[in-house]
Amino acid sequence: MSLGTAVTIQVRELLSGAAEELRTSPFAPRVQALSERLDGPLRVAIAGRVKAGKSTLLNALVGERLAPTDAGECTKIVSWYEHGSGYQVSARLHAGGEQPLAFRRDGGSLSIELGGLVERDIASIRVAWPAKSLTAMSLIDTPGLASINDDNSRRTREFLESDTDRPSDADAVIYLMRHMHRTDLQFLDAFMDRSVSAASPVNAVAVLSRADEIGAGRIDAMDSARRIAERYRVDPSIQSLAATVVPVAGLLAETALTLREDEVASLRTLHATETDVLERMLLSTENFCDSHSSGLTVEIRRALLERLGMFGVRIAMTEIGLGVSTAAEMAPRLIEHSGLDGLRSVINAQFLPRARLLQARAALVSVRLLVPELRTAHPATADRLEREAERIDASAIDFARLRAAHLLSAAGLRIAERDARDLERLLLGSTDPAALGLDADASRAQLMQQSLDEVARWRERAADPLAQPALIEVFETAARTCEGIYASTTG
Ligand SMILES: Nc1nc2c(ncn2[C@@H]2O[C@H](COP(=O)(O)OP(=O)(O)OP(=O)(O)O)[C@@H](O)[C@H]2O)c(=O)[nH]1
Ligand SMILES: [Mg+2]
Repeated sequence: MSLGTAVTIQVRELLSGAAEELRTSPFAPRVQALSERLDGPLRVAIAGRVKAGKSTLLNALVGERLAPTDAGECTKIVSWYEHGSGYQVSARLHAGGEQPLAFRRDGGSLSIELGGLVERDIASIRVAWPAKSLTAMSLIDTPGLASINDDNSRRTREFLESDTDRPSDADAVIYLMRHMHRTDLQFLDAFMDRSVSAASPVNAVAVLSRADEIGAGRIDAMDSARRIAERYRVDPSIQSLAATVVPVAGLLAETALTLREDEVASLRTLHATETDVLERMLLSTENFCDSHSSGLTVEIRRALLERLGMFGVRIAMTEIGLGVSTAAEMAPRLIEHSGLDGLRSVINAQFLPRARLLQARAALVSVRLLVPELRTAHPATADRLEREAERIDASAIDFARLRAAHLLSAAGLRIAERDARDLERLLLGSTDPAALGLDADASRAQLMQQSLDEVARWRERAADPLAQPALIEVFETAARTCEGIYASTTG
């Protein structure tokens, strides 16, 4: 069974029972909304400090230039990008209700008109777009965080933070940082979901953003970025907040996915520049835009820099030197250099499989918040929901797995590297064979044998009188996980 499937079924049953009992009450739409969220796509928010590259990365993940990346009012409003059968943009108003907004495509970018509305009237903008990448997850662009208390930061924090009173509107967060800053850690810490099964870094991934700019866009910028990301990844202060750190040059990825033939033609012209002149041009942006140094107009050169950055232009020159000559050939090369695939695989391997679990957890928090409100008008339903939510929370092995995975990432545990690796696989594996480290087509006999072996292994570790209490909890959860797999394989 996949991670989160069993608990999702339980939460869904809980909600459908509640929907039936509250059918004629004013609470019905809220219960309905919870069910829809549980069955809908994962909601992934993109957050980070001002100008970290959030909107650009969002566009790269969608493969279209939907989010505005310049200044302008819309960058200060929480904006949802969801899959739709057609094209539709609307504003959800603070005063209640939704209002359609006019929009157009300007040179490939989506441009939204607020009509008579001003920024402070709008709670959020919704863009429904028939992009395939939005079917599995909706993406949410959030206003840049500056200081802990400015207006934009407040909007983003209100949206993302969860506490005992309110679950977060997002199921997972991609947090962008150009380099690690003390305020990044504070923001990330504030987003952590402290509900239901304790804080968990599994629903946050950190991106070392605008990675191509490291070392002024030198040709080895991404290698440096990878080394820095590696260092952050093992930093205890980050480990306890985010599942991993990946370097991405979002601009390069966004441009690759929207690359035009005329841009590649300009790059070819540039490549034909005399070698020593070209080398001088590629030394700095000033040299690059110097009006005497190329057959291309200054405007075209500026536009190339805006679309590719210095690193991208340098990479493109190398690729053309290797024989690349069309947009169709260039795009995959630029994507490869951008690091986008690394982020995509984290999303596919970690976020999406855990989506069900994260959503079930969010739904359960919401159910618990509903209970006190129901108490007066529907005491019996309130009691039943409270009891059931409590029971699911306490008995769901998958929530225990999340918590154990979190404990495992905490600093100061004395554990062998191999055990740590195997435990992470076991606790967060998205399917039973993956959790046991077996191939997807492993036979029933293999699954049974391996799960029994692992029960024995982790029970033995848990019985070690010298093991730390947190580790004992992790080992016991690992053993229970394997028992569960054994039971579902035999049953
Ligand atoms: N070189 C380079 N520039 C980037 C990259 N990502 C974004 N930029 C540039 O950085 C500027 C800000 O990018 P945005 O995507 O708007 O950043 P943001 O975090 O959404 O900004 P706010 O919403 O205003 O906080 C733009 O000029 C982008 O072109 C990148 O990966 N590499
Ligand atoms: Mg933005």
